[in-house]
Amino acid sequence: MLENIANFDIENLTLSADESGIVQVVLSRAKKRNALNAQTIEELIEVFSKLPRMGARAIVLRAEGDHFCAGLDLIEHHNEQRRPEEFMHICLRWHEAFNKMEYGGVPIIAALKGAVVGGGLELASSAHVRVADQTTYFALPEGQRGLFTGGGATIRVADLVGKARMIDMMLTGRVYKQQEAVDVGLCQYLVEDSEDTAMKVARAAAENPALSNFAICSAISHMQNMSALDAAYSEAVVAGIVNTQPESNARLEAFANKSAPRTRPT
Ligand code: 1HE
Repeated sequence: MLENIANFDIENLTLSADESGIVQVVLSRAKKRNALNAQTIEELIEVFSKLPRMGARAIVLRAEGDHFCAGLDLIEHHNEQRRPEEFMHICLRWHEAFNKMEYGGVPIIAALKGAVVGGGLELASSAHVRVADQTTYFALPEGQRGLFTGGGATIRVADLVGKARMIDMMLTGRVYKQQEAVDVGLCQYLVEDSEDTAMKVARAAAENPALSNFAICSAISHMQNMSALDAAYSEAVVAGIVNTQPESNARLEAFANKSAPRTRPT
C-alpha cells in the first residue's frame, strides 16, 4: 500500500518510502523556513492519518533548507486578521495533526536542524524521538510576538522540559541548543548528521514487531492522560495482547536457546 504514497495531493510536504517501510515526510516550504500555514497543517493531518494504515513501519520527519520549522505562519496569521473563534478552530486542526502523530502507533523520528521554534517545537514534540545536530536550536518566542502557544506545547513541551522551564522560555525567549538542549529533555540525540541518525533510529525501531511499536507509540501517551490506577490496568491489558503475540515466540525461543543478542552496553 505504500506504493500509493505518490497519490497524496500535497504541496508543502514531500513523501518517499523505502522497501523496508520507512517513510520520509519532508517539510518542503524552505523559502518560508517551513512555517506552518493552514494548508500545511491540513496536509499533516492527511498524511499522518493515512500512513499508519498504509503500512509505514517508521517515519522520519525532516525538513528542506537550513531550518526545521519556524512555527506558525506569522504572515498568513497577520494577513487573515482572524477572530478568536477562527483561531481556536485553527488550533483544533493543529491538535488533530499532532495527535495523529503522537497517538498514531507508528514511530516518528524527527531529524532537526536550525530553528525548531514556536509551532515548530510543537511539531517536533509530537514526534516520538528527536534528533538534533549542532545547528539546532529550540525556542518559544510566542511571548515576544505577542502570541501564545496553540499547538499543544502546554502539554508536550511542558512534558519534555517541565513547567518552570517552559514558562521561562516563553517569558524571555530563551534559546536552548546543543548539549543543554539534550540535558533539559528537548532532544534525545545530539549528532553531526541528524538525518542520518534519525534514519538509523527509524531502521532500528522498524525491526520491532509492529504491534510492539503500536503500543510504544500510542499506549504510553494515552496512559499519561489517565489516573495511575487506570493506567496500570490499561498497561496490563496492552501487555496481555502484546506480550502474547505470535511474533514474540520466535524472539523468546532465540533467547532461550542463546542465539539472541544479550542486552549489554556496546
Ligand atoms: C516566515 C516565518 C514565519 C520565516 N511565518 N513566514 N515563529 C517565530 O517567531 C520565528 C520567526 N522566524 C524567524 O525568526 C526567522 O525567519 C528564522 C530565524 C527562522 C530564519 O531566519 P532567516 O534570516 O533565515 O529568514 P527570514 O529572512 O527571517 O525569513 C525568510 C522568509 O521566510 C521570509 O519570507 P520572504 O517572503 O520575505 O522571503 C519570512 O517572512 C519567512 N518566514 N519565518 C511566516 N514564522 C499555534 S500557535 C504557534 C505560535 C508560534 O509558532 S509563534 C512563533 C513563530
